[in-house]
Amino acid sequence: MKNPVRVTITGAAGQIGYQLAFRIASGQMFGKDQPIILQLLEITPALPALQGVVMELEDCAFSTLSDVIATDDANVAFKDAEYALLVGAMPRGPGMERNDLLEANAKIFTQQGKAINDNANRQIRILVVGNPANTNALIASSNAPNIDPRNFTAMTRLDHNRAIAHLSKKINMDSENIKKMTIWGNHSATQYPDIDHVTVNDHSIKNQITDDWLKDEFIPAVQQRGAAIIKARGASSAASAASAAIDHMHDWVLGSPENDWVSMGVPSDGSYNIEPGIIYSFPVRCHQGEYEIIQDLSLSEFSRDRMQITETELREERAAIEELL
Ligand code: NAX
Repeated sequence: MKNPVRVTITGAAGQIGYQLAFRIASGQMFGKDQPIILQLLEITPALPALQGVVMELEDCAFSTLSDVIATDDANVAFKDAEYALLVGAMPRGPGMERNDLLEANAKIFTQQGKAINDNANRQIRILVVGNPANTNALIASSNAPNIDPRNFTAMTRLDHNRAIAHLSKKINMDSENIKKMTIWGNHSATQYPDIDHVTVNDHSIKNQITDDWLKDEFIPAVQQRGAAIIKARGASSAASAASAAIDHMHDWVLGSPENDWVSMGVPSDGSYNIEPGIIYSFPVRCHQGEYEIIQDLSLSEFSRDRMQITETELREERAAIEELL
């Protein structure tokens, strides 16, 4: 057995947190040989519910779970944390405009960025799930000057997985054979799911699909999948979101699959002419806790247009909270 690692989950009594905590504690994120200390953060009114989660975690008797800390103090939750999944966020309420949502969450992620800076392990790797995820990650990062900005990432893996699943159904192929899917941009309805580089058994799939299907069905279906789940379930995606969060952290730390890549929201370094200073989803390859953006992909005019639309939205989100950066 290795030494335990400290993993913080915020919003741990919420829908996604309730799925995540058990999967991480049972070794599904970092393997059965990696003991975990869970550090769970909630707002004060949710502490009784969080206590229930702790009791259930104990009742699982997971051999990989070394300890659980439950708290409403961010300084305690991030103390020496090596990994953090920032899930807790303010949901969009009735009558709230996009900018109201951005501002409400900006406060949460400013405070958590500072707590990470003051308390966490210097090498901490962070995944932001709470929406608006890309801009929340930017805010947290800019409030944590002592942590490498590259260690703040946002989740577009759910969109990536949804795109693979949708294509897999269309061409009647197991999802594991579908490689090199890309989500560009924001985790929002402007995201661009790009299949131009997708291969199945090392062959392009372009001759198996039509332009009409791509533009009228595939892209809108992936972009709107979150809304479709809410309509069907009466609640937003939770188990699939937790599953994607596990995939994101697993691949980042233990490596992405051979001959493939994954999508992660990461700070733009100017690749593909995307403006530095925003967190944008790119295709990345991961190895031993590091990631690199896949370079030199050829882009059609259609792709460039779509990538720009989602970039513009992220620049607008940043402008709305600029004074907090
Ligand atoms: P829930 O409302 O079920 O849970 C959120 C939890 O966060 C609550 O228990 C709440 O008490 C807690 N919380 C709120 N403010 C907090 C703070 N300052 N510190 C600590 N905890 C706090 O939402 P859930 O369905 O779990 O979704 C969580 C977030 O994930 C939402 O922002 C949601 O929009 C976002 N999502 C992001 C996805 C992505 O792909 N990036 C997909 C799924 C999901 O929609």
